Amino acid sequence: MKVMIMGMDGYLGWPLAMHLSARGHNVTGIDNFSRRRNVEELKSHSATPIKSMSDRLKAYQRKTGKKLDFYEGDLTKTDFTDKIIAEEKPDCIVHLGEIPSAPFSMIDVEHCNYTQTNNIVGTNNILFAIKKHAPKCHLLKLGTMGEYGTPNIDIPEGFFEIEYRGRKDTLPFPRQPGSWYHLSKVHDSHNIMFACKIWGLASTDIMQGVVHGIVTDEMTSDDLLTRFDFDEAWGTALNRFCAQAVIGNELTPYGKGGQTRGYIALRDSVQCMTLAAENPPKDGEYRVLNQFDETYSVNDLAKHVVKVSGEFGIDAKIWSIENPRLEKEEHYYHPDREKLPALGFKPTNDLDAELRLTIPKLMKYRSRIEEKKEAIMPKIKWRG
Ligand code: USQ
Repeated sequence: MKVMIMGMDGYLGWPLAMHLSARGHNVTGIDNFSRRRNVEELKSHSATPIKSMSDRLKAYQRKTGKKLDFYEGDLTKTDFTDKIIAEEKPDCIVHLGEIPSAPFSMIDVEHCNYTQTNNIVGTNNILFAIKKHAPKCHLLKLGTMGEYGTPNIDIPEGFFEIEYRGRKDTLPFPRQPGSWYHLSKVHDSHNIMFACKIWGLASTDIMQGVVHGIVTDEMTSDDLLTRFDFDEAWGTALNRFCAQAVIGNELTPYGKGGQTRGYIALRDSVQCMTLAAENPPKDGEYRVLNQFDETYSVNDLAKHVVKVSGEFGIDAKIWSIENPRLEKEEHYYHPDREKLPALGFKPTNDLDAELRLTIPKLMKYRSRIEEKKEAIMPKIKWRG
C-alpha cells in the first residue's frame, strides 16, 4: 500500500513510518518541523536526542535497506498540499500533522489561532486534494478522546442511538472538549464527516487517548529514536511523571487528581493505526474508533510510576499541585473500546510492564531532562 504520513517527524509519525515500512508498505512523509520549533519556544527539548530528518532517513536505510521518502512543507499551503497528493496519489493518508497541545493553545489568542488555523486549514486542504486527485484514498485522521470531554454517561464510538420526544435517531455523540486545541479536532471531525457525506470519501477518525512510552520494535538504535517531551505543554501526563521521577522531582497530579483518561502505549498506538490503515472503511464511510488501552486517574498513574521507579532505585514522591486547567477533577468516565479489538488489537503490555521499559530508557537521558527542568512546572493557566 502507498501511504503518506503527514507529520512524520513527530512522536507518533516517525515510529509509525518505520513500522509501516517494515510491514512492506511504501511510505512517504511530510513535515514542516513545527513541533521542534514549538517545543523550543517553551524553552524545552526532547529528552531523547533525536536526529535531523535527513540523518533519520539515512540511518533507517542503512539499518534496513529500505527507503522512506520525505517532503518538507506546510499543509496549510493549499498549493503544496494539492501538489504532493496529486503527485503521490496515495492509497492511505495518515494525518498526524497537527499541533497537539492543549496548554500551548491556551496561552493567548495567537497560540489559539495558530493551533486552530494549522489544524483545520491543513485538514481541509487534504480533504479537497483527496477529492480532486485520489478520491479512493483512505484518510486516517488523528482526533482525540478529548473531543468527547467527560460526560456523566458512557461514551460510545462516535455515534449513539437516542430517543427524544418519542422519536429515535442515530446521531454523533456530543463533543464537549476542554481546550482550544481539543476544539480544533472537533471542528476537523465535523469537516471530515461532511466531506465523506458530500464526496463519498472514506475516513477513519481516531479518538486517541493519552500516549506514553518510548519503545517500538523498529527503534533499535539511538539514531532511530522518536522524541519524548516532558515540559508543561508538550509532555503528556504519564511521560511527564516518568521524567519527573528520573530527575528526582516530585510527580505533579493536578488538583484532586481524579481526572480520568484513556491511556495507550506508543507501540500500541502504532499497532492500532496500522490495523486501521490495513482495514479501511467502505467508500463514503466516516468511521470513528476509540483508541486507548485502559483508563486511569492521574493519581493512579502517579502511584504506578512511584511503584515501578522504586524497582530501579528511585524514591519518587507525589506532590499534588494547584490545577492550572479548568476541568472536572472527580468524574464518571466510561468510554467504549470495541472496534479496534474487533480488528485484532491486543495491548502488548500492561501499564507496569511498559513503565519498566520507559523508566530505565529515560534514565539514560537524565542530564537532558535536568538541563530543561525549568520547563516542567505548569505556568500556562486556563483562566489566563
Ligand atoms: N495532568 C496532571 N499533571 C501533569 C500533567 C497533566 O495532572 O503534570 C493532567 C491534566 O490536567 C489532564 C490529564 O493529566 O487532566 C491529561 O493531561 P495530558 O497533558 O496528558 O493530556 P491532554 O492535555 O488531554 O492532551 C494529550 C495530548 C493530546 C491528545 C490528548 C488525548 O497532548 O494531543 O489529544 O492527550 S486525551 O487526553 O484523551 O484528550
